[in-house]
Amino acid sequence: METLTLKVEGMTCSHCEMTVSKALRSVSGVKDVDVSHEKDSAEITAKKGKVKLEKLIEAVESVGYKASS
Ligand SMILES: [Cu+2]
Repeated sequence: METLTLKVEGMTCSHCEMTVSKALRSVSGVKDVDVSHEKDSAEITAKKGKVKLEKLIEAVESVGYKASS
């Protein structure tokens, strides 16, 4: 396992966190996510070497938020 961290901009409440969590969990290889709108962050636990940051960023952006590594 490895932990990846993204900065996520645009979240304002727990509903946003859920939307982002769901999008990240749908990425193949992702095991767990911890999203905080207060910290503008997403911590992703994934199978080591299986998940590309670009895929995670794409997933966040597909639901309307801005992500960067
Ligand atoms: Cu919200």
